[in-house]
Amino acid sequence: MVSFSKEHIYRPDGGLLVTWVPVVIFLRLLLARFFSMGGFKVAGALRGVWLDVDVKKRVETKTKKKKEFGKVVLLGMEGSGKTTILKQAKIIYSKGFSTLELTEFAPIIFYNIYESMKLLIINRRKFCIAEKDDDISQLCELEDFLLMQDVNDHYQFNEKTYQTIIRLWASSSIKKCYEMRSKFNLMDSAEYYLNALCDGRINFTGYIPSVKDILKCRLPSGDLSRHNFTIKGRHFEFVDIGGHRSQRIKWMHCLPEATATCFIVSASDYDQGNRLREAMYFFEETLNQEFCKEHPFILLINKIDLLKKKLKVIPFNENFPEYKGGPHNFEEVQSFILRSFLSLNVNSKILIYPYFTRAIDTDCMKSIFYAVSNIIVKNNLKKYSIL
Ligand SMILES: Nc1nc2c(ncn2[C@@H]2O[C@H](COP(=O)(O)OP(=O)(O)OP(=O)(O)O)[C@@H](O)[C@H]2O)c(=O)[nH]1
Ligand SMILES: [Mg+2]
Repeated sequence: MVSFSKEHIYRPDGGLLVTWVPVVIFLRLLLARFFSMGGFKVAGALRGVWLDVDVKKRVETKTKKKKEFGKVVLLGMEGSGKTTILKQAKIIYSKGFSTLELTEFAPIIFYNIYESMKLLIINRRKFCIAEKDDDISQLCELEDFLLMQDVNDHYQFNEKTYQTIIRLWASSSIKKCYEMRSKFNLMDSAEYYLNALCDGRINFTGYIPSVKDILKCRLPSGDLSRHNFTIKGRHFEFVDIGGHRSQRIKWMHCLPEATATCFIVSASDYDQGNRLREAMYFFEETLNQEFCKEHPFILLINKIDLLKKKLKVIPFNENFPEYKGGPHNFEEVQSFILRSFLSLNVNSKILIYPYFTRAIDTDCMKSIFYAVSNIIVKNNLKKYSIL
């Protein structure tokens, strides 16, 4: 009745101890008894727990995918506004800036003011600007004093430097030089800071920068930095990379990990030699990267406020002879810049989402973040076939 061929278990002395078959029969009987006594409930519960864990795991993975929606890489030429955009994200989606954090910007702002005035002095001399109502020898003395200062980005003004800058900014020759700023690369916020210095709001003692002050300050980004924000309940990581030539090599390394590329252009650079054309060149180069074809590409044409202001004085066609619209017409220039960038998309045919922005305006950036996060969410939902 029972075959003893393979299942035999032998005692050390060679005698048969037991075979598998009776063991299996015994276990079957035991289990039958167990289930007849309500064991099914226990077994069901156990199976349920097992399934629960499995389902939970699957749901969690899906939710995680849903939540970790964005890794946005911010690209653009130096000074286009990448870091300013991230400051806005901190204001809108995080706790903003504490008093301590605001205070930490003071030396950078002092440095910005010093560097701006230095550039004005150098160019006043270069263009031999000497207005009649200035005492030029006295002006030169003030300028020499300032140029001899040992200044770095941890700089703190002393009273003499502070007073010297105020006197220089009040002079007609320096003001005249400021009007010619498109001939040299003066930082955008120079006038704002120099006026605040003369008003006494920016002082050399106890100065705590306002949020507006820190949005206007300029510190070129070095290494790649990552910033995390939750927008509409979803997690986004923004990668900020310096736009300086020396940093641009890192751009392409960041693209494979991105779920969206955000290219920022400083529209008000149209009068700064070839800077706007250079931005177009790098925009085209970025578009042609294989990785960019796989995710949304957002184009932010930034500094629209400055563009409008500048156009009143400096005609657009000076540097762009191919532009045939009104030289001071803001709307026409805006659409020309937009068309110029979009026309570079001939080869790659990527879907580009363009926006005009003012990165220093929190309300404007709030709506841009909202739109950009929507684009990424929709794209990722499609990618994970949730939609
Ligand atoms: N008026 C105005 N100024 C802006 C705007 N966006 C940025 N800026 C100013 O432009 C300057 C440069 O901005 P950043 O954000 O440092 O530029 P970036 O792209 O991070 O520059 P890098 O780090 O050198 O690549 C700062 O002084 C900003 O305040 C804007 O929309 N309007
Ligand atoms: Mg930066």
